[in-house]
Amino acid sequence: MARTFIGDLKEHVGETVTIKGWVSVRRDQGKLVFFDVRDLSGTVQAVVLPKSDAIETAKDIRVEYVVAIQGIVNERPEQNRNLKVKNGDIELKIESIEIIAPAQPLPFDMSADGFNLDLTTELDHRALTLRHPRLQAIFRVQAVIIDAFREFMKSQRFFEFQAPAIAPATAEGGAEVFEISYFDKKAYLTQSPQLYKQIVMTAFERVFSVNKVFRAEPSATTRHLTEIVSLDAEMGFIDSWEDVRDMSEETVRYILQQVGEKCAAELEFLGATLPTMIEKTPTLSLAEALEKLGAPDDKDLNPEQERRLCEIVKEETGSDFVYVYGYPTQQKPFYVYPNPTQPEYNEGMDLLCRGVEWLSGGRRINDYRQLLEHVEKWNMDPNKISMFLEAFRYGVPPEGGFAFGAERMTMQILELKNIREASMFPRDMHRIDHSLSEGES
Ligand code: AMO
Repeated sequence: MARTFIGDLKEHVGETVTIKGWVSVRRDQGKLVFFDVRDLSGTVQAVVLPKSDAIETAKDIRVEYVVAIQGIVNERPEQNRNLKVKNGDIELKIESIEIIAPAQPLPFDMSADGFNLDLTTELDHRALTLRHPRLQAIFRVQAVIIDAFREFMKSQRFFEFQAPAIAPATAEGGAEVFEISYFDKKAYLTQSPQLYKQIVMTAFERVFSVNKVFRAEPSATTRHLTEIVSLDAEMGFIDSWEDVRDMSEETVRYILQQVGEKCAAELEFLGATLPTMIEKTPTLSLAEALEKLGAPDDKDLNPEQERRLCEIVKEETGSDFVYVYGYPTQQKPFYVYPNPTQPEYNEGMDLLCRGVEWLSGGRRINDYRQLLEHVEKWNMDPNKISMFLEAFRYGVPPEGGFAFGAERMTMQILELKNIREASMFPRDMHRIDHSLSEGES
């Protein structure tokens, strides 16, 4: 008999069907045996009656066994309905069970109520914990975030390109870069597709990419990883950096709307509420932000100030989001456009939400001579970025772009405590799959 997906069972009430999936829960209630069975589309309760031919096989089945079950889809009696869960009003009366694959006893409780692992154990056992509804909910939301980014970009006529992961030079500067031995030469894992998205923009005008980027981030914080999924965009023919801000704002708005629409069940399950984006997200210059924080002489926002600024803006406007622009020019990478009337400040921006930076971006330098001046000032070797520089010799309109980290965004939308929860296979200075012991690091 053809397989029916569990999520479609409601359309088959009264019919005999075959489902295939994993046993999430097994409950022995006297003579009856109940199973919760899940597949990619949902979960259903299945029951074996005492006189059923299936009762002997049912006795052998344990959690995480893979089974094929033939049975009749019945509506549950009124008093047994659980309308809070999908399929809570039906159950499958089992006629026969086939064990497709057995499972060894689990190292810990994986039931929805009993799952209470510390993060280290959860990460060390990702191969198993990924089967838990909490983790599935997180990564389903992340998939919707990434899809929504793509959809919105395409709706705005952005072209998707594939950025390289190996580069001859670093884009963002600083020491947070992994050097690799590339045959007998040195190369780097890309910190950002920055230089490539700018090059591709000069050919396709509006471009985006969904790429892995790598940061040799030496600090073990709750919001830094060494390998992240970067959602990048770059656009030509802007009038000012505000055009880039507006495009990024509409991108976030669309992503939030899609998550709200497609992930209502996941948000409820995880107890998360979407952040509030008001009609026009507040925008502050760095100087204004520091003024609000009572630290007018500071040169940048530290993490505590970012947190506090978000609280102040939320109190004042109701917005969970705030843009901060106008950072000291030398503090940002060489490609960021300096304000023409105040060149010591640039037209770079960050978007903060719920106390943490989600996005960076801004206007870039499009004038070749000015770029060369910056390359010199930033002590960079022009030969190492010659491909990038070549693009700017041949007519480039005013342009800008932005990037989000998918894990940061997932973490902040779902109010997770640690970014590692928002990465399926998180890498940090102490972990590649498992903790790195002294000998391995
Ligand atoms: P930036 O370095 O600010 O900007 O990175 C952009 C966004 O990527 C995320 N992010 C991280 N997430 C987790 N762990 C990390 N170690 C980490 N580093 C960065 C954040 C951040 O806002 N080229 C510019 C973007 C641009 O101007 O278009 C850049 O890479 O969400």
